[in-house]
Amino acid sequence: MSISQFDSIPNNVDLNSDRKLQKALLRWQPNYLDWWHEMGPEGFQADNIYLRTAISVDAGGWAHYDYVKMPEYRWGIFLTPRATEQTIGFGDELGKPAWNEVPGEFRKELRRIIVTQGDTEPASVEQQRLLGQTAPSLYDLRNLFQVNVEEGRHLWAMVHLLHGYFGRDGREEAEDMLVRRSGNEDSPRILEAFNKPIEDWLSFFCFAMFTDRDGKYQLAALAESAFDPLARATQFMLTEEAFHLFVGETGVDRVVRRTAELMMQDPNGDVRKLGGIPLDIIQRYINEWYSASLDLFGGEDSSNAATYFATGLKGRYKETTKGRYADHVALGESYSLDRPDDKGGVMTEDIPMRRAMNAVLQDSYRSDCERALNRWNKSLAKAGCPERLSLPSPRFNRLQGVFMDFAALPDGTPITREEWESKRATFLPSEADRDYVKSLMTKVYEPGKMANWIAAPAKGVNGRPQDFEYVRFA
Ligand code: BYC
Ligand code: FE
Ligand code: FE
Repeated sequence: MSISQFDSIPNNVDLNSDRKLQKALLRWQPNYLDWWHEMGPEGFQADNIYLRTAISVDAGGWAHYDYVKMPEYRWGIFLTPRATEQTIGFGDELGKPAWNEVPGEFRKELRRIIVTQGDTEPASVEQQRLLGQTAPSLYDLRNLFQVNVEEGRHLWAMVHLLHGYFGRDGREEAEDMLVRRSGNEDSPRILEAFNKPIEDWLSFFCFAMFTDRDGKYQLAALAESAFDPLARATQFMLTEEAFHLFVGETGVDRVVRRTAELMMQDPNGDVRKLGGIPLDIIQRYINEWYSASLDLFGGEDSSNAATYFATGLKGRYKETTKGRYADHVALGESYSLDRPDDKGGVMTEDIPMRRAMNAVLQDSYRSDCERALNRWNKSLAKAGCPERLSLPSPRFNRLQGVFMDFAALPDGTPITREEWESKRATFLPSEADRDYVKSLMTKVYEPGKMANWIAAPAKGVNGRPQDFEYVRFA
């Protein structure tokens, strides 16, 4: 790759004049492309997709839409610009200048955060690689690929930080990002939810709704970081993330609307006969992906979280937004945390606020999810359907945190493990549920047409009509 080829990497990090960074990226890029060909969307690599590419950091004109073959996508590197020198917004170093280099004493922690963040991005592409073959419409097919190429760019964003600020061990970590594989027994992705298979589109929409939304909250917490390059990189990632969340939230909503419509059509409300996804299956998918996504916040009572906050590595959601938090030091405050008691029940305990930072972030996330649930329930009401969907309790089905291995119903009521296991199929997807959902997944590639189990979107992409040819097959 010559320097002029670096011009094909849109960036605002002055790539053209940074020889060392060029060299590191030059060695990494072919491996990235090998990974993309092996683990990116299967099939479709030669097709022309109507995609958005980030080409600048202007709030108004950062994105460019055109047909592009995915392997030729211009994965760029962008940091949100700063108008003034940044100061640290929270923790023990509050008010001091933000760092433009990695402080030696926090190097290990910072690298770990960046690696954990970076690892999720290619993981999600791997999880979704077969979905194109069963897309319910060209519109959805294009949206899937949009999400996939942008997750690829998010990996680039983290690899840029590793190459640019961490030297040799950073380069090694960047290589390892392309070695781990979602679901692989010997070298899995780092966080659990990124090793779960996503084999149908209801799972995909739930993942984009709940798991990408964890991404939003983690990125927002990192956008407060005292390490300014990380703060600026994650801030820019959030602009793309908004679309992923849109795909998830409206995707589930379209399934719910179609289900409600079919329920009203059949005198017994039996949507299976009409080829729809029953509401109780949708509820079980919500239960599964919401609980798996809560695990991504880490423990609610966490010394890691306290350290990250104290040292300025990771803040709260909108930490520096005026009026949201009275105190950015968070010493001497406490948080009332629900946790299991020793008799199989639940008690409340006050813990130091800094130890509760993962719980605080989880709370912000939960209210955002509640808002989306309300929206889906409005769709049900509007269709005349009396049933409602709900968000399970944070005590339900947890593999991380204080309720790890605790047995509770989706409403939070503690039960015995035996009872939980015997009722499992009523609150989590069974094999039969998955098989039924999969049986509905057949590709619909005719412009403007939708699979029977999902409603059409409200509008097309970037002002294009619904029946636009979002994918041109080679
Ligand atoms: N799975 O103190 P604890 C996204 C480990 S998604 C496995 O409770 P901490 C995206 C933990 O490492 C956003 N292990 O938690 C979405 C620790 O290990 P050690 C991704 C876990 O450290 C869709 C121990 O348990 N970004 O962008 O405060 C598509 C105790 O940890 C898990 C980030 O996660 C788990 N779920 O918080 C594409 C941000 N949870 O120290 C992309 C960066 C905990 O005992 N990561 N452990 O060996 C972090 O800030 C933190 O690592 C976590 C964990 C929030 C994940
Ligand atoms: Fe991402
Ligand atoms: Fe995302």
